[in-house]
Amino acid sequence: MLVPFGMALFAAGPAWEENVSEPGSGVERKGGPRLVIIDDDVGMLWKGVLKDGVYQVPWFKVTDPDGGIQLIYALREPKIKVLGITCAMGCSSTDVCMKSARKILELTGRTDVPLLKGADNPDQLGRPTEASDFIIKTVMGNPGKVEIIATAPLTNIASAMMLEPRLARNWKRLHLFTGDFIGALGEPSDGAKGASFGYKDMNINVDPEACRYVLEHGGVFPVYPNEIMDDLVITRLDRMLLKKADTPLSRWVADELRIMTFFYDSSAGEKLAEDRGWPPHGAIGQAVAIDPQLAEPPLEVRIEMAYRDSGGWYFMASDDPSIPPRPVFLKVKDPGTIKQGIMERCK
Ligand SMILES: [Ca+2]
Repeated sequence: MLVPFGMALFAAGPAWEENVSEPGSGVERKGGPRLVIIDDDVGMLWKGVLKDGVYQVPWFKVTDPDGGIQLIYALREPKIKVLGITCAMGCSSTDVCMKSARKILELTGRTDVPLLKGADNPDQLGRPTEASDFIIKTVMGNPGKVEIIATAPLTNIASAMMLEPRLARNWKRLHLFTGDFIGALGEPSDGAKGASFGYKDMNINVDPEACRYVLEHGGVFPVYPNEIMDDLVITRLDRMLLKKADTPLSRWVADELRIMTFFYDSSAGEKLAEDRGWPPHGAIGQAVAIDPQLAEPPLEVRIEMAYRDSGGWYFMASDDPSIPPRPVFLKVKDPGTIKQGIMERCK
């Protein structure tokens, strides 16, 4: 059932926020950096994606490099320690996502970070993989300490939860990056306004069963829907600045982003190129997960997967009291700081 704007929404309380770092805190904070696992579908490597395409739409040979920018940001962020990267299919096949992630670990000099292969397809939901084993071992070995940044279709996370039912009680926090809301937040999100190449939000719709499982069994965790992940763009000018910085990483990133800045430039009407570009979705949400003060305070929403059309599922707000209210971040307060952080880390 649709809940009118405002009814299911109220400012988030402090409970979930405890231990979230303050601005200016970081490695010097008591207890050191936050411990993080990143589960992502890193479709950044153009040469690899050319082979396999987007997982749901194999003929669509376009990279979705936001996961790559997100990884670079995380690997160079002193407030967090990346314990491992687990890969799933989504922006491309799992193998291509592994190759993209490996390339990024090499270029950032971080081949010390474990990289684990997860599910190849949603049929593997509930079955062990290197990724689900790593998630279980790392979380259960450090109870109450590990955060999971879930920016891919949720097969790996849901499988780990099914194989170890105590997992959600032992992670410190899950950060869920997915969803287009419809009818709950005043207006439909961009993704809800039209199908894009035959698929909607990948992180729900590649494996809806996994997403539903995480919502039903994951407890209270913050959610970063597509609403917040479009709040700043990388432009053609930014890409030129990266090229000019002339490091092996910045040259590679500039090269990999060419297709996205071109694509968005060409599809955005007659505005100047400097004003438009490509939103690095996962990197935006992740910056907020690391530092929530970069966003407007979250609203609390009881999230339900209760509506779908031909393109896929949407999130809706529910008034069902059995669903826990979760903080949902909807708007970036400080896009300039996030963009500066992205640009600095890509050099
Ligand atoms: Ca992703």
